[in-house]
Amino acid sequence: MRLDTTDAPAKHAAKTLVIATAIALYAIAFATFTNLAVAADDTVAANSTKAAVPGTTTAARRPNIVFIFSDDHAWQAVSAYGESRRLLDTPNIDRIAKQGVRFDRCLVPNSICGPSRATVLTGKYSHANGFYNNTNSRFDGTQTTFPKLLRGAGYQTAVIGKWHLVSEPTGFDHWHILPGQGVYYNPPMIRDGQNVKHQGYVTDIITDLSVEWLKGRDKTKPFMLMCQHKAPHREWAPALRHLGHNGDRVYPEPDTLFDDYAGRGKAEREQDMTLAQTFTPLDAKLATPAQLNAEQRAQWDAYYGPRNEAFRKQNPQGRDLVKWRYQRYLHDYLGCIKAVDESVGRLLQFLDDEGLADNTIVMYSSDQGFFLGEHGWFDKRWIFEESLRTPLVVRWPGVAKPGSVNNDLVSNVDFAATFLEAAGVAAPADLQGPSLAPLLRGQTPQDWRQSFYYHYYEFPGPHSVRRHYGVVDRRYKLVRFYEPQVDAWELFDLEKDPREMRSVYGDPAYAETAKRLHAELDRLRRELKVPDPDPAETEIRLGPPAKNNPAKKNPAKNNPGINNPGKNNPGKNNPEKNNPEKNNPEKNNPGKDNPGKDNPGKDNPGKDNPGKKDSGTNRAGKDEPANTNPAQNAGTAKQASGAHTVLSNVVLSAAR
Ligand SMILES: [Ca+2]
Repeated sequence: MRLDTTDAPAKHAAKTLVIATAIALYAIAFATFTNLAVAADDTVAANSTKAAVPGTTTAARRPNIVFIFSDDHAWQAVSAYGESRRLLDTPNIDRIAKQGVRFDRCLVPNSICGPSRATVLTGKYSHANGFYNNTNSRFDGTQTTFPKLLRGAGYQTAVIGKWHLVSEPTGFDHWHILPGQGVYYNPPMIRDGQNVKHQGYVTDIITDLSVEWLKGRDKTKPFMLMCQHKAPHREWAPALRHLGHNGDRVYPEPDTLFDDYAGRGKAEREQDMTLAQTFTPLDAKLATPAQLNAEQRAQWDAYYGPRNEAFRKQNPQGRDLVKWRYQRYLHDYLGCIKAVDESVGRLLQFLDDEGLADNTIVMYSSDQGFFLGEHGWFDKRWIFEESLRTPLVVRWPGVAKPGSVNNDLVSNVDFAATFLEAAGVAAPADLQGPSLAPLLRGQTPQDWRQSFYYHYYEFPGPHSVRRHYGVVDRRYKLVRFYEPQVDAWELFDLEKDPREMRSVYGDPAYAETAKRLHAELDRLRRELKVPDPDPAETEIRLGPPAKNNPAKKNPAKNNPGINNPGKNNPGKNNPEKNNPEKNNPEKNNPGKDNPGKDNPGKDNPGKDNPGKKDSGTNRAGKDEPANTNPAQNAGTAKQASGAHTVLSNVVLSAAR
């Protein structure tokens, strides 16, 4: 492995005295380093011939930072986590874990895209950074963020890929982002405020742009790159080279695929995120994304065409339909992750080739976890383990002990403080997450958190997951679902009920536990200064009731028993919804997935406000476009934007 020559000790050794001092310091540093770096053939650290004192940062040797962040990547789909289904191999992400630390309980404070990103940037909870939900929050770019602080301390900073915070990025020397949610194929992007259009697959493009920026950087300065993938977000469209990546493997089903939600409350019963009822033809690839060009479409059709034909001929119903959807979902979702893992591999290779690996922190994480059929669900949002936990692996040569596993309660609210400490920059006093640096060194502080606060706000909203907050510790989870029409407490004992199938709230055997957790929850809410009740800006402003009233869209209300696929045959309950021919979004929602190209006016709220300046991302691409038609989307966007600047003509102009 080559070394970064800009900080080689010899460069500073001009005088004998300096040389002698340098040798002495070097000896101390190396002795400490070899203590910490467990010998491992494939570790970066073990190959190093020089190292700073581990965990300290000097101006001469500030580590570079490569933060690779994906969207909706479930920890169950990272092979390093060893989930029982063994869904796929992610050798490159696993390499980071092998050469660094794997965190097994990294929790997010609010399990949804925008809020998670705002938390990473600020080191604060949603109520402290102001970004509560994907429907009508807008990131206040004037607030302090870790990229701004790093930039101020001499780092070069860039964010490339998904941003999804509505306002333009601030604190970066360079930004090149997807508008809104972005699209998988031939995506429009925004480069430092200019609309550009790319050809190809989004994950590859984000990787190319990241490598290009790294190549062109000022080599006299340290850098911090945020490489942020769109994948594997819904609708999970893989790179065309990965269609059929699994050789038509039949994946094991989770035990809870046909969960009937008994033992829990209204919140779990009345959501709208099941494979049985919520999964659309576009999700199932029974419809084709509009952005594909003719050549791409031919490849798409060659894979999906015969399989879709077989599906239509077979016409499965009820449980069989859910089973079919589960298999199709996993092929597509995991196919997206194949490209993300390849991206990680390319970035690691670049660091190796450039001799940067020894002095670069590489962190891989996702904005939250995701359900892969557990409880019959896809999507996220819940305090439950699949969505609350996110993957986190960190390589920091000379500091993080290779191959180690950490089980402490950590969070993406801790990332900002971690990066600041690594760079030797003082963290602002109001950060709500501590630095992970001591944990990376293998030294968890005595006073490390023993419980974690969670709060989800986006209701009414996509997937109809009720607002809820709660406290999580190593064994238990106390949660309150609230507003509107719900006010219910639930308590889960993860040791006895790891799949979270039965609330024991109200069970006398758990009375003491519930009392203790209530007190802990109160303490956390006080300490974190959580507003009570929810502030006005959390209010979700929706369109006319006839179109956008979530109660009307709530399948549970319109179709009793709909969320109980175990007992009620979903196919029979709602034949129209489950009939892909009748529900073809291509037919019903022309241009739905390509607001810029095929439907410029309809899905472009900017058109309604031509005088307003575009501010970077597109609300039309809000988190879950799939389950509403564009007319509703546009209406919702207009309504939801309210006092905010209405967005945006970016996609439209980018497509021109
Ligand atoms: Ca996400």
